[in-house]
Amino acid sequence: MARSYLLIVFGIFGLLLQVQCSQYDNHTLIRLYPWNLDQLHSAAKFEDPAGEVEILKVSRGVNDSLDVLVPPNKVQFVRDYADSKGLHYEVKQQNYGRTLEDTPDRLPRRRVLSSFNIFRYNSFANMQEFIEVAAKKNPSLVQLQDLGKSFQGRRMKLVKISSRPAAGNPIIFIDAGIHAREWVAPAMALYLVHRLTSDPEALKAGGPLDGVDWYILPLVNPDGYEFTRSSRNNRMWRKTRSKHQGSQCLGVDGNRNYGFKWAVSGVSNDPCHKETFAGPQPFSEPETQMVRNIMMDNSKRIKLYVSLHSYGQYLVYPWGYTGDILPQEWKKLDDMARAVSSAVQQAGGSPFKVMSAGKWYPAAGGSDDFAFGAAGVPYSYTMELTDGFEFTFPESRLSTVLPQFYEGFKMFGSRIRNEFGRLRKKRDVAEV
Ligand code: 0X9
Ligand code: ZN
Repeated sequence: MARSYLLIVFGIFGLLLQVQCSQYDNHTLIRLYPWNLDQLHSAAKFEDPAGEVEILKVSRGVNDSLDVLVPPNKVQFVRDYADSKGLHYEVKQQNYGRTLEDTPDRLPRRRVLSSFNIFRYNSFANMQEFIEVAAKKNPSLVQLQDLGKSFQGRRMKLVKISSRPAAGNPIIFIDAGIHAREWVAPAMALYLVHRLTSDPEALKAGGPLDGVDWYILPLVNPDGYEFTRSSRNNRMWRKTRSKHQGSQCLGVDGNRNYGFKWAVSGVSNDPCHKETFAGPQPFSEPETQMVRNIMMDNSKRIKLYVSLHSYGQYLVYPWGYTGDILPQEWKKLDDMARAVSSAVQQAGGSPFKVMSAGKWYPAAGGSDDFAFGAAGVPYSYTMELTDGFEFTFPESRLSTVLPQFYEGFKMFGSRIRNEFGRLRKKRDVAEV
């Protein structure tokens, strides 16, 4: 009797332990530092044929780290690789799983504004409620466009913010969160909605809403995002949650799914690949179709597209599918990115590493290349927010960094107004 009682107690205890463990418990975060070009090439070629080592971030150049997440049986493999190539490395976390926090339940309450905090990692439902309230409170400034449903049936809405919706202003289109685990990206997109709709400065002459319209899709991949919130075990999920014929494995890397130079580089054809499965065909995902439709429906007016991601504090422009060539207009792209980086730095933030995406690492089927190459958007970027915390940027620091990044977006706004707003006005004047 006593024995079976003990068994039950230990059984429950064991179960509890299991529930609290994440699949990344006992995983090690290793940072490899290439110190010269040879080592940089070796770092770029690093691959675990068994696919057990996850590459979190590729290094951009010498002294920028390649970050990998390593299961216990592969630590020696990574050490050996580093030693054989002369790569310096740093073991950051011996138990990465423990760094993954559980997300407190923040399901929408009756009145979102009483419990809502813009400097938190909010649930998709709370984000939706926030934008609904913003639209109701500012009907002449904010319009919501229904885009349809995500794979799992979440209703998605585009936030259109304009002080003169009939004026045909140039549009800045921002999206965020195509990669599920990159939580700081949708938090930034929502912060943009917050500032543009509640900061009186935004409406002033020379402010971000003067002559420029902002279209913001705060969370492109809500299914993946909610999955990463459901348990510590799922926190590092990146892809969508779609199911495709012929495979038991779920999801597609949305940023390999766009139909421009689709799958020519930096993708996996294996649906079970954790990271970069490009999908069975371009635009197989309802979520990437929505972004494509926004771009194509507004292609004449969108002058700037920014896709928010994390991490590493990079601001990169086309081409992403190759590092061998740059677009003719690369200097203008580079110049605007550097101005934005300086504005963030002046606000106390870290500067961005600015370059073409393909020079960082070639990967095809990204939204930035599609915007630039297929939709004809003259300025197109992927912005990787924050550095030093991988995908788990602490919530407590959002109130510091989001306002710093906002200064960068103000710079984007004034650059777009200066280049396209004025031209339009001059032409209007000439036409009168
Ligand atoms: O690999 C990506 O999709 C982006 N980096 S992330 O760590 N957030 O996954 C970079 C995309 C850059 N653009 C293209 N390669 N087109
Ligand atoms: Zn990303």
